[in-house]
Amino acid sequence: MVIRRMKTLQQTLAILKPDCVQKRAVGQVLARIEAADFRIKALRMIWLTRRMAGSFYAIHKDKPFYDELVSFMTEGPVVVAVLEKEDAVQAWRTLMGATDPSKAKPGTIRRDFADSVSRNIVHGSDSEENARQEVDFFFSRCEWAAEDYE
Ligand code: DAT
Ligand code: MG
Repeated sequence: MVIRRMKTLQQTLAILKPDCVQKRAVGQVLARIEAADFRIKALRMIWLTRRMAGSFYAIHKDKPFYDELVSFMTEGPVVVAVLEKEDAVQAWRTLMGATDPSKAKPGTIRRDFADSVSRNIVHGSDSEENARQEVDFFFSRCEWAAEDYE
């Protein structure tokens, strides 16, 4: 008897950061996301306030780079998206590449588009629990595309 493991769909939050919008790379990054078989469940452009960016990155508030991070994330609009796929949290982090683009693998989004660790083009949730919280930070579930759209 063949036992098939049930694979469950997972969601994660992506942010295309201000440098991505400034470089006019939004289309190219979204194309890579779709080419990697993610379904885009929700998508919006938004210019974060310092309060929003500070709250989103509250976990880093004691880090030396926190002020720089908040300033960067508010210097222009970002694109926020809910991505869905099997094992989406890990799959999106793999596609993004390492936080420091100079250490990211060839073919990853950060390696190909980012200038530095502090201006690294994209954000991705780092765990299923954080993904749930980050998705809820930006989107109401009622905004999501219907389950059955193709
Ligand atoms: P990631 O975005 O890969 O999850 P992180 O959660 O450790 O990385 O840090 C959040 C963001 O903070 C990161 O995308 C860019 C910025 N950052 C991290 N480390 C930094 C550093 N050493 N210098 C400047 N900015 C940094
Ligand atoms: Mg992180």
